[in-house]
Amino acid sequence: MSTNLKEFRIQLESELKKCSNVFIIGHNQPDFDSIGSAIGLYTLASHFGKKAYIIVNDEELSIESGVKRVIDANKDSFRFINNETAKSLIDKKSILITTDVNKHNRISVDELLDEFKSVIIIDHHGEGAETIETDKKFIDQSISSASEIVTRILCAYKVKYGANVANSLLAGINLDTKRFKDNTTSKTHDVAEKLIDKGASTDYVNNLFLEEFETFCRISNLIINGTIIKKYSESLSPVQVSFTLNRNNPKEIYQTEDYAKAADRMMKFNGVDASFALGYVNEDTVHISARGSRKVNVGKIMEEMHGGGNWQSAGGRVKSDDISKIEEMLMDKITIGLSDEEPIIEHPKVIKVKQIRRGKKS
Ligand SMILES: [Mn+2]
Repeated sequence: MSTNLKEFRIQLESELKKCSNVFIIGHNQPDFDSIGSAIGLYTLASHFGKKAYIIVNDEELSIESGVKRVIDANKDSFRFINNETAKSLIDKKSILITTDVNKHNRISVDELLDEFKSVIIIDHHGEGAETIETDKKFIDQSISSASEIVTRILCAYKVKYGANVANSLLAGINLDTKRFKDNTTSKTHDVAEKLIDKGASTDYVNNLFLEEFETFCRISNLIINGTIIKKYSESLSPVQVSFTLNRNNPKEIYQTEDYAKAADRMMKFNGVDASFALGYVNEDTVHISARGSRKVNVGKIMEEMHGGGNWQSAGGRVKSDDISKIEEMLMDKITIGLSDEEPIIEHPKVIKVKQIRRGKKS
């Protein structure tokens, strides 16, 4: 494994030169970072004269609207394919690059891994038991995003690219730095400047982050009709935890993003010390998005639910077709996360999400 980007870059270059073609994949339900960095890597592969493909195997409807716009803006110049097409195109010298992801259970091509001559990981998330085994990887949790890593590589090779690629990469960095509020270093700003030089528009990128009115309504309805707040201690300042799920129609399937947004939104209310949003992502998998505060360590609670994360942000998935039971289990475990101690605020981007069984994304 390479910890030095220059060393890794040389390794990557030699793999790109040796291979027949390059398949690039981000995590399931791609976000701006995984799609932006994938577009950047495609550009790098083309720079080395190699045919590339970006694998997105998610149902079109399950892809977040902003991400969909990035794909649409690039689909005439980049090959986006699904697993099935990928299967038919892989040959003996094909390689796979996973970007913004390093775990088996978060990529759609897991069962195809053996068919690639080599698998290369580029990521900024921590490793775990599910991490794909390969000696060709660059994982650095101190770098803001996979898009930042890829932009640095593109800069090192002086690769030429246009505004669409630059916008896609900038959107990735924007997402994972919460628009340059978190996780940035001088290098992050440096690469952002370079992307702007290449034609990226901050207006265009900011616009991608605007919420669709439809999404706003869907999440508002979920919160208004499905939220209960429970008190967890009887001290002078009681700990209050909110639980959101669609109580009228518990079987309704939402996007993972929606649960995250609902949990985020509940934290904006006075007196809410932690929030959980639960719901199905498919007929027998319940997703939980959790947000915590100084008083409640949601990472600890979610670990008990076979998920993971840190103090302020956590999540996980449980195979079950009985969401009420999952909510009850969760409610019983809240006390585990209550604390009088001051939290050690962890790096907010490191969100470990473990699944009980193989499924889709966090
Ligand atoms: Mn990322």
